[in-house]
Amino acid sequence: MVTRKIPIIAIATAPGKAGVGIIRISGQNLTGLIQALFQKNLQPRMATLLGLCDKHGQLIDQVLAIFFAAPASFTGEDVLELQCHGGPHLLELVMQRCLELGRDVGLEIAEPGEFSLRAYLNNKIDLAQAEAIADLIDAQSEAAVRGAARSLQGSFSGDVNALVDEITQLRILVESTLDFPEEEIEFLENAHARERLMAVKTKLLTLQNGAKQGKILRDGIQLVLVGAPNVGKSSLLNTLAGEEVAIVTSIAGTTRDRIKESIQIEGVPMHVIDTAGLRQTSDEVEAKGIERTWEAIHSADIVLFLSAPNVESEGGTLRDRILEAVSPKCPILEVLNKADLIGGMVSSPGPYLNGAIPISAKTGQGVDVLKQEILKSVGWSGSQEGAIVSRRRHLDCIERAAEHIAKSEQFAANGNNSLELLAEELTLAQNCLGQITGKLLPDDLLGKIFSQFCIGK
Ligand SMILES: Nc1nc2c(ncn2[C@@H]2O[C@H](COP(=O)(O)OP(=O)(O)O)[C@@H](O)[C@H]2O)c(=O)[nH]1
Ligand SMILES: [Mg+2]
Repeated sequence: MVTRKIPIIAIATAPGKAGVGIIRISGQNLTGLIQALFQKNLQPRMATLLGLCDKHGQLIDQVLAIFFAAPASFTGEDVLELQCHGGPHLLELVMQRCLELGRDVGLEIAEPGEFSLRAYLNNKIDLAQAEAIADLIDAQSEAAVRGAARSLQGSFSGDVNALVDEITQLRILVESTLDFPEEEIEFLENAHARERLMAVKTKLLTLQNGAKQGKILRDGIQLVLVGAPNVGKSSLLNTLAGEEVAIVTSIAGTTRDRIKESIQIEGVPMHVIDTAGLRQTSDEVEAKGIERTWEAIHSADIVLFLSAPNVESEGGTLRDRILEAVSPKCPILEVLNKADLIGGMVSSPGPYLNGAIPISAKTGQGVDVLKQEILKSVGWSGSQEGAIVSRRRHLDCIERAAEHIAKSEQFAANGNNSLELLAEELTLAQNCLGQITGKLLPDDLLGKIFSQFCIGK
């Protein structure tokens, strides 16, 4: 991403009609533009009601203008916020007028995420916080909102920075030991280097667990319902969603396309995908649907494999094919639906059960147990207190750091011949963690991250 120096402008509010619509401008010096717009200077951080006119002097709108002088603004530059009435055409006219008057200073429409990028580049926020802004806006549940707000306040970054500091101190200790070869082992022992390395490892694990929970909160879980036709997949989707999302009939092959519904289980966003029942078919549409079922299985975070006492299925062979199709970390829960047909909630594991979770999509029995099993299988620890949101990128950085810490441990155990390698591994671990908050981040990655933001952010 090119980091531009020119002033930028964007509509900050969502498209469509609303009471108020906000236009935001950020640039290194906006006094000239403000003069041109309103023929006066604005006192910083004071809301002023002003008429904004077009080039013929005709009033476009009465706007509430607020000026934030650099560096005390979101981006760290001069920022002008215009609160207009919230009509799409009106906002377009205001934008046009600003662009006309700002032509001399090179005012241009902002790229996606460019305001946040500037805030990051001017050290107003770190990278994890910038990402938290996007996640706060995209949050899919109340818990995700709270988690993103915590990350934005710097809770996650604070933990990462503290760990980076500890690793740095340890590395400095090891490096300074290298200068005094005779005393090195004793020196390290006295400084409890091994214990400190263990403590780093434990904290890294805690960070990793927190980030795993955070990723679940941010992205939700892709839960795919599969099984033979008529086992009750669509019925279970409806029960989970609490409404009739999918058509249910006793005719095998009713569901021919994927149906997706987003629900929450204890605040965790779940994207439940109901699929066409897996069977041999000569029906072209159904065959296409079955192809899509397999695609859904490939990208699932968890698969519920349903069977029912009154439905013949390929059983074992189908299970093997599903096992083969899922990604290595994807859990598969076996569910025996229609348990009501075989005397309620089967207490003794009869011929049908085989470790499957008995439920009835029709009566709702067993569904709460199933929900708990789902949460457990995807690694949700159930605690939302102090939860943050995080991304695949953060988890990757933590995992790579953990690998370097594991190698550090080996080198530390090897004694004085490996101290240089130990210092090197500690540096690498430190760099991996530093990438979370944006220190030492490759430029192309930066562009990739901010381009996923929406315009005006
Ligand atoms: N007795 C009983 N019937 C069920 C249950 N769940 C689904 N059914 C019935 O089984 C048939 C097939 O259900 P459906 O949800 O369309 O199955 P799908 O083909 O797997 O999506 C329908 O007649 C449902 O009413 C259940 O828990 N108990
Ligand atoms: Mg169905």
